[in-house]
Amino acid sequence: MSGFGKCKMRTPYHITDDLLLFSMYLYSFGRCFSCHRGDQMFTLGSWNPLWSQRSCMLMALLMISLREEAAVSGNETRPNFVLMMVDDLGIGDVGCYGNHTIRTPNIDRLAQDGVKLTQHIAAAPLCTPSRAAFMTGRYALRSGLGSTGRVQVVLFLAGSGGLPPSEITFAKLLQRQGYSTGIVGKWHLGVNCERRNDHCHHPNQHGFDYFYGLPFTNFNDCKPDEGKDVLADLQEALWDLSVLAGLAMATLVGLRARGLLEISLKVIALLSALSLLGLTAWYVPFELLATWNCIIMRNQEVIEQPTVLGTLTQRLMGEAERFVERNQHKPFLLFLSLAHVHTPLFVSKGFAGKSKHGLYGDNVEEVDWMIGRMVDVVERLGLAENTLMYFTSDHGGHIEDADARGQKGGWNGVYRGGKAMGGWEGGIRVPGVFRWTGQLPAGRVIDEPTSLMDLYPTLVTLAGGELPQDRVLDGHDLMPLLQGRVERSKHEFMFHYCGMYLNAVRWHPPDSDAVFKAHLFTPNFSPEGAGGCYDTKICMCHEGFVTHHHPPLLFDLARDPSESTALSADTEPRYAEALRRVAEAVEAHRKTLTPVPDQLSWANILWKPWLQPCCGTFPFCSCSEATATAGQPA
Ligand SMILES: [Ca+2]
Repeated sequence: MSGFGKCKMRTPYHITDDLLLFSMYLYSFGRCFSCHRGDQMFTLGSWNPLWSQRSCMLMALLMISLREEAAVSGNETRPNFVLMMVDDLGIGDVGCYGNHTIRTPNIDRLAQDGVKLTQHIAAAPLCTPSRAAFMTGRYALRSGLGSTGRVQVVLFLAGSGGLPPSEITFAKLLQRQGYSTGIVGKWHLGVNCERRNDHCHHPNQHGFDYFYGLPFTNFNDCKPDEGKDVLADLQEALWDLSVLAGLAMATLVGLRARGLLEISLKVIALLSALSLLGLTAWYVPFELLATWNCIIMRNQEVIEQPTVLGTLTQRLMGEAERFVERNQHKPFLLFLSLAHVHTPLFVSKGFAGKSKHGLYGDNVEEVDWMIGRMVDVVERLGLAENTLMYFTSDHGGHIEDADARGQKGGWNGVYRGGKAMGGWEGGIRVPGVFRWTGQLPAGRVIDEPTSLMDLYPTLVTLAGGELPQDRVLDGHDLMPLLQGRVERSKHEFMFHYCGMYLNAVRWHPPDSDAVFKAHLFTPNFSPEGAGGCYDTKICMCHEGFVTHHHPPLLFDLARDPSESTALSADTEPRYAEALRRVAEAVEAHRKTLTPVPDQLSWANILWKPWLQPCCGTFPFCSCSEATATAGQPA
């Protein structure tokens, strides 16, 4: 450990130390040069050439040793990072955010020992764009992950879209600073671009030395009898097309055989081909989705296909724990990106049936256990005082996710809306807890607007790295706020996107506690007034599925967190000013946007067999981790 855990303050590497060592180097080499030249000093009668060679070597070794020690010492003062992100967790599901029935003692303790953010905002209400923004510190549309149509996330592992190689993640910058970087769990930002193994979007290409987990996500097709998640209506349409073409072909063949109708064989062949094509397109990409998308990779090797959910929790936690143990003596970044609580819900035996909120509550309580286990590992290894721990969710709970067995999605507390509902607060306000023993005040609560994108500059700065100067960053360093050195967030404005469309704008006036939010449009709920898009399961962002507002709908979240009553000039003295300031901010923000390739176009989204990650021989991809050992860390 060599005092790793005793470090109270991160001390930047001192330039004076460098200068001192450099001077000693010069002195040492000067002496060596002199002694090998020898004659002048030898003639003084005080210099033994044998002794001088030995002393030169000793001096050089001493210098190297001192330099290495200083370098190690410099590294040791940098904090480790353990980032824990839950998938689809509602802010109302956690005890320290107001839930009184689901038991989350470990997350609550993390908040008691650290800083709790009450207005922590995801950059998007869906997995892929939220995670892209988190990894890059930039709104997702800056990297081409803002959707123009109905597909708002990476849908197939064998699609060609994903986080572009040109993006610089915080992991990449920490890697450059000498950190060991690992991600355990969900990625959902693409894998390949042009060839099966180019891995252009893979975590290993985005700054992570080590990856174990789900390059895609957990979703319904991964669990038998849980239904379908990916373009189910398109699959149905393909089935209908195939059946219709088949029936038409059979009818024409019958009529022709009886001599009742003169039918060209070309027409029959065309209908046969159409039916077969529809059947193939219905079956291969969609009916085999568990094989194509539910896979586990270790680095760039597929080690399980399809995923065995029953043992996944233990395996993820084992990997996370071993990563910390392996890297305990050097600075590390671990991004633990849980597969929970995205549906299909799966839970270990110890948690099944234990909560008061059914299977969903059981899942959240298991998440809490996983968080507790990570805290225990950090504390057991004596790393608490040198490790910044962070807990969050990628976006809000999925309130439309329910079936006859009950609610399967999360609860977003008092906040309106949820996952995939554009700028409504329930989809973007998430838990945000930081703990760094000795560095962050215990029990501090911050109500200022903060963003998941803030992690980027916060981590890079703490690691002693430099932020990219060739691109726009949308996050701000959180440390001054977390440590109480400042009271106000730097986010005077925040932009809430639905796909690539600017949906709402948040304005926190510098001279007020108000948090105005102006909705430029809102999603059309279906059925109308249902409070969600139950017909499509997620809300769309494009024309035909939204209602534009002129003037925008304005709320003050400080007084009306549920966004229940829109303000007017009669009810809000700053109404006109708020709309004017928002309009000005939008104009300025739009000037920072530049066109980039659309990663979520149909061409990039659809299944391309030649890009399919596969163990075994395509298309017979199949393996389980029990039989895969290559590349397994000790
Ligand atoms: Ca998610």
